[in-house]
Amino acid sequence: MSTHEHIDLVNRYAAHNYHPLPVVVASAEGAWVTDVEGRRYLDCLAGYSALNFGHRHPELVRVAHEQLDRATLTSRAFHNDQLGPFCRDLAALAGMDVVLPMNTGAEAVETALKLARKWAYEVKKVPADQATIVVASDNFHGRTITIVSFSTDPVAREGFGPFTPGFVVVPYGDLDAMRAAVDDRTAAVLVEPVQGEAGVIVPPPGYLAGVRELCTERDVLFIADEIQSGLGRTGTTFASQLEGVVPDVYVLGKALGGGIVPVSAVVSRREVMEVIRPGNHGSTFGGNPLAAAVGHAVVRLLQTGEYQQRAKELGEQLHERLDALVGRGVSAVRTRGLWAGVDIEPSLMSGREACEALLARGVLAKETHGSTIRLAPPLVVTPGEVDLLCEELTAVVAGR
Ligand code: IF1
Repeated sequence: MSTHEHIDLVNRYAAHNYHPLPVVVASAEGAWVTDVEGRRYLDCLAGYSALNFGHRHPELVRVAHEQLDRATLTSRAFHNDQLGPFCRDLAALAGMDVVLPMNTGAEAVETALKLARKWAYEVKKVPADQATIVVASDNFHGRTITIVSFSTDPVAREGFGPFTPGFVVVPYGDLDAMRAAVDDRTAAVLVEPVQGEAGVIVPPPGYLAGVRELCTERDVLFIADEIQSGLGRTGTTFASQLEGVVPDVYVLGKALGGGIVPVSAVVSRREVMEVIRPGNHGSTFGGNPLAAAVGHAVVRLLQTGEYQQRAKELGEQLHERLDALVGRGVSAVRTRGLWAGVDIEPSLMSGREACEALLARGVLAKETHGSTIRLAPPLVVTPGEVDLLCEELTAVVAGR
């Protein structure tokens, strides 16, 4: 079938909860995808950072194939031989003690919210049903009703009420506002160390360290949502490390599944995680042997430090080339590792129009809001491919 025949099918039979670019991917490898017409594109979205290791990383595919021929699902009613080694090595990678495995990022965020509330009632002795959790404006933590209850994005939130109470929203990056919002009923603070969907928003220097200090001082759990920022994307294993900060709880997802299966996890210290006892929480697929085998292979890739180093070095190249566009059709660039938010002059074009122009030039990217595009190629790209991305973006903003 042609591109348009595929698009017609999707428009007819799939819910219209997305507005995809007019490209139909048929195959993918590394940083490149091929559409149904045989055209190739450099993938600079990488599944919103779920493809940090590229499409179909050979070692991850090998492990998945091997596990497919052994066992794929047992439920947690029984043990399987993949979960223990995965949790041991993921906990060690995070410098923590215990892992609660889930599937999607939103499930892991919900898990962390439940963990924080239960910890507040049982350990901090917050009165029943009065725990609050402080979150940041312009956050993106998933699409469940509780999570959109504290979203500040009307498009993500409107029409889904009534909303879950117990959340306090403060401006991202504003420590004074966060300090004022924390009180004796506060169970946790939940922030993205770098806000992805908001447009790769890097907090002011010292912000994360200030959040860490405030949480320690006020006996509040610091929950870092590293679902998009984590696992090598920013040039370190976790974005929190860029400021030398260790949260109380990591929320992980996306790249943890290697772009092959959904794998997410909440990782914390034993004295926090032990408030969750049998029957308190779970999921049919959480910790299944296929997910655990792939997740463990991802952890082994990260243990080498190779992908973090690549993101650091290639990110410096990306920043240098994008920075040269400021004042030439681009108003601002924000980067952290191999991750960039590029604000195009709104008078020139919208983010969507920029991504349509990039598509015509063989580059896949996705706008966030307005005229901002987010660039997040797989960490397996070459310096030449980073140059190609920047050359094509330069041509788009120059109107060539
Ligand atoms: C969509 C956005 C990105 C996330 C962070 C939790 C989750 C996400 C920091 C939930 C998921 C995805 C969801 C996807 C598009 C994408 C996205 F545009 F929605 F906001 F990346 F920025 N925390 N982000 O980024 O993880 O449940 O999706 O596995 O919903 O359109 P999930």
